[in-house]
Amino acid sequence: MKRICNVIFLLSIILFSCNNPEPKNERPNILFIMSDDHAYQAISAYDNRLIQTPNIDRIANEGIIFKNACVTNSICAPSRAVILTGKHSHLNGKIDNHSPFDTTQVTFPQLFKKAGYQTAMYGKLHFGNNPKGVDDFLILPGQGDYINPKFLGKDKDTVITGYVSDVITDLTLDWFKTKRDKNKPFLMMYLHKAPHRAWWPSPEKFAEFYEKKFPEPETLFDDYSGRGTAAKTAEMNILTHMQYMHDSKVRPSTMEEMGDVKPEIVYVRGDGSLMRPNASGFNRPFGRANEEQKAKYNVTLDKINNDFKENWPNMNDKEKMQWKFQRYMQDYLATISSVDDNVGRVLDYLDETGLDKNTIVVYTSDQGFYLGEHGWFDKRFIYDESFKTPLMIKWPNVIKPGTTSEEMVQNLDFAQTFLEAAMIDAPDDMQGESLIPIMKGDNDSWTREAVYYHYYEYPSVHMAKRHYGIVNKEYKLTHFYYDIDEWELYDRLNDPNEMNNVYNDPKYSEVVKKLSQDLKEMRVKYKDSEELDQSFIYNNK
Ligand code: SGN
Ligand code: CA
Repeated sequence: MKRICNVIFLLSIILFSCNNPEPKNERPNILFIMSDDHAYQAISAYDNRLIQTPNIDRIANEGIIFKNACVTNSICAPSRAVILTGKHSHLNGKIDNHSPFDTTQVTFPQLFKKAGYQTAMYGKLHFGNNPKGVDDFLILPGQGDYINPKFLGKDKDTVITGYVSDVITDLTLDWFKTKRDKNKPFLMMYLHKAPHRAWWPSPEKFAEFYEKKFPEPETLFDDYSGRGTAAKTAEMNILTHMQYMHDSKVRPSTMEEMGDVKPEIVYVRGDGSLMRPNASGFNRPFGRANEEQKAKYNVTLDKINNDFKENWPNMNDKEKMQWKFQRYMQDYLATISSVDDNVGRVLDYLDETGLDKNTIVVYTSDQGFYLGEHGWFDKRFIYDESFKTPLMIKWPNVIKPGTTSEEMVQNLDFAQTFLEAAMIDAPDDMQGESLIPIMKGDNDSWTREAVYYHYYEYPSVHMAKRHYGIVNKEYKLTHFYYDIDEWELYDRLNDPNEMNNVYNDPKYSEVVKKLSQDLKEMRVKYKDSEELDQSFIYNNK
């Protein structure tokens, strides 16, 4: 009899849990997906010329896509610090990749944890080893590795065999399946390393994408004649600054095979020391592969090598640029294809478990990236491809599927948006604005017309000069400073490729006057100033 009772009891539990798979929770879950250096040009919901990303697109199709989303400072760790604190770089102190992050600051995950959310983080944070306010985490040290990556954990560090995007996703899914507390809403930060330089795809995607050819951007051969000194002196040109071994993955057995290849560029670090990239740039990621992985990679690496040996000596500069651009796109987009597959795995899990119904899903990147526009790779500048960042959000029954927004929104706004969604009070000193009115289609409540931008990491790798500026839907006004004093104005509607600086064009004198005044006021509003600019100059430290 006791046995029968037990069976009935067990059956009723199973039946009950089948009918009620999730306890009812008023507050939404948040799945924050961020990749590293993912250009909006490489997401088909924005632009389908380069790649199809059907899974990332699902978020836009089922929710909202922001076409004018941007960052406040287009570089990795500073962007992450802005996202966590809801404050501009000059106030949170993480002005560049080198400066320390003050971990005594309030970050939004701490507020979520305090308010009863279960919090977790998997993947690339970029700084620190113990993210505050996070119950469970495994994060990559610094930039992390693509192949068989090491992770820093709460209790112990661990090296996991596999390809980084797959591994981060496995960890995330494992958390959902084995660690999630069904009685609490969750905040999951699922943070991809890809598609960060030096763009090592999985061996399978490496082989697949090596066979593809990609359309060149209109401005691949920009000579910077319509622009200022900063664009002319930056070291991010694909022909001149991309490295044969490290980036294009050419692996000559002797230096003679390199023919007329110029010695690789020398970089100046923030502290003034020199960095000379060489063959170790290639060996560092590849050296982590085991014999089985190496054998798979070698099939494609040999094809690249043979092609280089055979064709490079006969190419002119234009053809060399085109060759390097194709190599770049093949690897960059191959890494994105893995991110997209993996985002699909996580979205499928949410759908299958019914968790999707009360989960806000966000897809973004820490900033945009140049995919050959202006002849460039990398980011840093206020020019559109790196100033803007992908942003799409779905929230069933709140955001109407297929919504598009052109509003000027920023990564600065994320913390306050998530806090409002979770019904948690945001600290008064956060500087963003909740995006929830726009997400709900209440555009009249959104009054911001322009955003503020400030980039500091100079002198440093890629040599993009220090600058700050103001951007609205029509214009972009920027001041480049430190070792120059130059202003640039771009007419965003009439010159979307930003080829002509019209700052000194009399036709625009009224625009310059008005925007200069707006910029001044904006610096005051956000508590930025000349004094602060000076205090962040390395030599003065
Ligand atoms: C590395 C890259 C740079 C990149 C910075 C910052 N060089 O130094 O190209 O701009 O990271 O990137 S590499 O030789 O290591 O590939 S960030 O995303 O972390 O800001
Ligand atoms: Ca980045």
